[in-house]
Amino acid sequence: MEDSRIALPIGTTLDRFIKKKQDEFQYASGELSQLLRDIALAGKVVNREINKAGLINIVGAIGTQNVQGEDQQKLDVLANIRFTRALSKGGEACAVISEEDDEIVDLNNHGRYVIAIDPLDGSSNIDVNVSIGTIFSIFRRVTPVGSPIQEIDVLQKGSEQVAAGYLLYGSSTMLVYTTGHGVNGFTYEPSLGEYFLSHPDMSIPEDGAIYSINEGSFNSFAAPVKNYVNYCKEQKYSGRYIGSLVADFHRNLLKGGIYIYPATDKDKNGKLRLMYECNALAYIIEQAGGVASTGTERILEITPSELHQRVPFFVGSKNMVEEAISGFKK
Ligand code: P6P
Repeated sequence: MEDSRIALPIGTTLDRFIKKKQDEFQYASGELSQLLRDIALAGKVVNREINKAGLINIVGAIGTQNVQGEDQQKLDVLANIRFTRALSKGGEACAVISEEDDEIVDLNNHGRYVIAIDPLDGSSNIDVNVSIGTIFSIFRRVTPVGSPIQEIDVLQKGSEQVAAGYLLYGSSTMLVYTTGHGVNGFTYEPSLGEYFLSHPDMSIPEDGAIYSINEGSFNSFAAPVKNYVNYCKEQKYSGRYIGSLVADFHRNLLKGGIYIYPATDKDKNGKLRLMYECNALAYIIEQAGGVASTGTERILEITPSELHQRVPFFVGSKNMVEEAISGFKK
């Protein structure tokens, strides 16, 4: 009888998990394996660069701004290069849209998939050693393979995603993704260079007692948002706002809670981007039993009008989001 105290089971690696679940991916599982492998590999490289950030001169702004007018941090640009290069080498992606690129990045007309990505969300937190993340959506192109990429390949509704996920570079680095059959989380073991299944079948509690919103903008919130924030205080919920979407989202997914980035005086349509932030997290949260809305519309039903479109974002526990957006329906 093997002594399990000596030979602990190694656990399920990401690759083995994808192969085990291959019948759940509507297209050839090899294509999904390659895409997730490309993203996971780039995540390992970015993770290493983030962990060294304080030691080598890659921290801080580089003096340029992205299409959002936000100062680009050195690691933003590095992460964008890493993910775009990994996806290009993998051969499955025909195009990438990224927070860091003004236009669609054509990779390979023979690729079948379009990737929408925020390579390093929350990057302003890099300098202060707060958790940051990568968010990605995977769509199947709609135009014939081999033909030039068109905007209709990219501006697809969130409900058309074939997979979505995020990497969280925190106290440990995790990859969390869905292909429409539930949500699974993998923790990266740097000494082995592998991601191991650590959070199978993730689901968000229907209720929670955590609310994440930047209350500094309270005076510019619409009345329903103000009313909900006051409701959270009356319920004695905990305010938890890291200023890093992926970190707040992940904690709320595990414990129950709501994250809100509403319209404000400064950001009339909210700050977060539909294509490479909200869509992916909306797909994940619905697969985990939660809700994602603009306040008046299901996120996954929005037909995008432009690459870097912003939308108000209410995401998290079903009963909390429904309570928060109920004020918009009256
Ligand atoms: P504010 C980071 O820039 C980000 O996109 C999210 O990660 C985060 O939740 C939000 O913006 C923070 O924005 O306006 O509250 O500082």
